[in-house]
Amino acid sequence: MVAAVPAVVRAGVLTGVAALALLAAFPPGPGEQEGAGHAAHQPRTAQAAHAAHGTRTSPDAGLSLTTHAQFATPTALIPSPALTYDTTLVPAGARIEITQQSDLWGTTVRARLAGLKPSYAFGVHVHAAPCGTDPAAAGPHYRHAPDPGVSALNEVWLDFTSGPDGMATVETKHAWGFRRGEANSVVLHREQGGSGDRVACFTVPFGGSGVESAAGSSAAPEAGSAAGSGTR
Ligand SMILES: [Cu+2]
Repeated sequence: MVAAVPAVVRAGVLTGVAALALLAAFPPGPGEQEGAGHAAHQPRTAQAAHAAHGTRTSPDAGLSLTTHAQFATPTALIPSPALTYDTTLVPAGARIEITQQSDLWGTTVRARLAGLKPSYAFGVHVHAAPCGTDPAAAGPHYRHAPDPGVSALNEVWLDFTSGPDGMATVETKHAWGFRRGEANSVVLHREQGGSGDRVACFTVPFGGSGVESAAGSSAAPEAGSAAGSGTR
């Protein structure tokens, strides 16, 4: 006779399936094929399915962080960590999700967006500081090595072209990780290639390793109360 599967195990399996279904419900846009040079499909792993809002573990064991928000204008009654400065390209209510996965082999940053202006080529980078009412608040690009020069190898670029449906998925991987507290936002630009007006910004306190430097300490605290740290 076949032994009955314990109810606890069944519940666990169902939870896993539900998580995968949720991820699948946010389909990638065609834009992912036109993103930064490093954009590439990666097989969905169990680790991705387990990524939860704000979850992090020790850098040595790997780190996984997923956060999402709806864009709002800086003057919106209900503040959002995702700000749009140009509602023709990034309408209020458009959505963004950022996933970071870091381990000893490097860091993958993935962006999923919906509700954007369709078929538009956005420039996107990880910036140093949290977003603010002033688009300049996000500061410069996060750089791995401090040498001058803008480069997709030394910075995290997520350029993409939105699909006809206004959606996009893009991902980039580097063999290095963020320094703790020094990467705090994702900025969307009017043009690709490392320049252009800032049209939207999402405050993301990326996880990193090492001791937070004096230069980075003015940014959001690790625990993530970015919205309250003088960005309004
Ligand atoms: Cu930028």
